[in-house]
Amino acid sequence: KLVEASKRLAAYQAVKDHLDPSYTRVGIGSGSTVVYVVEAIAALGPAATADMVFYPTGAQSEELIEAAGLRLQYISKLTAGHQLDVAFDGADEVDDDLNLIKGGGACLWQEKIVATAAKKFVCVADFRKLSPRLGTSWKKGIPIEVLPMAALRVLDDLKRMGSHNPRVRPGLPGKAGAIVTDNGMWIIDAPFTPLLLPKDSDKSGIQLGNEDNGVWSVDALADRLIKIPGVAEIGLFYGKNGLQVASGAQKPVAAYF
Ligand code: DER
Repeated sequence: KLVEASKRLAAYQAVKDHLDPSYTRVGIGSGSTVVYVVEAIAALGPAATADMVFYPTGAQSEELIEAAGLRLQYISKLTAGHQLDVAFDGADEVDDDLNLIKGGGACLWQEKIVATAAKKFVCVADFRKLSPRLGTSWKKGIPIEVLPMAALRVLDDLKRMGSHNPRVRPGLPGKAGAIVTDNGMWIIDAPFTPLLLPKDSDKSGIQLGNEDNGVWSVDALADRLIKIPGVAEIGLFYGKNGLQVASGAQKPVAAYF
């Protein structure tokens, strides 16, 4: 109950603070928190959203937009050189620098495409998601979208990089075999020890550049994961502290808890 109330509070506050009436293009993420974002937008009334189109990040997001009676548009139709005004999405974990783990709902690839197409990316998350370092509370691992035929190769690479028991995400009851994403891919969840931030290198004396002991910083791990052959996209989004972005993810503007 408390969690749902926190999600709803965060969502209504985020829409109030970051959905300007002049906006026309709005990205909508996936998961259970973003349900309240759509609810808050719909609650503004048809006049407020009459000039807005909403871009989904997968099947669930598309259904949310349609069920709320909001106008649907697809990122594949976004004119070259144009951007969304804002994108709202949830997260599985948020660290001190607003870096995110995303992909708990297996929608990370389209989520990152929409997030990086927006001028402003707003992460909406309840209090459970905030933790000092990524991997502290979200123990399931970093979600990685992979080409099914490359899955075993990717698992080998992840184990060599120090991931503890990476595995292909199994289907839910009623679906034998692996989960298949909206893009026909599989998800591998790759647990690592909590990911370090630039401010950790002086304190712990660990040189962030060398990760052969399985201890990684957010940016170094992201740069390495995205290059593994067979990896389509990774569930690491970057925060506000100027980390170099390997996959072009937008810097979250704010996280609401
Ligand atoms: O899969 C995703 O990336 C979702 O946005 C997820 O990270 C948040 O889902 P939740 O709002 O249901 O916790």
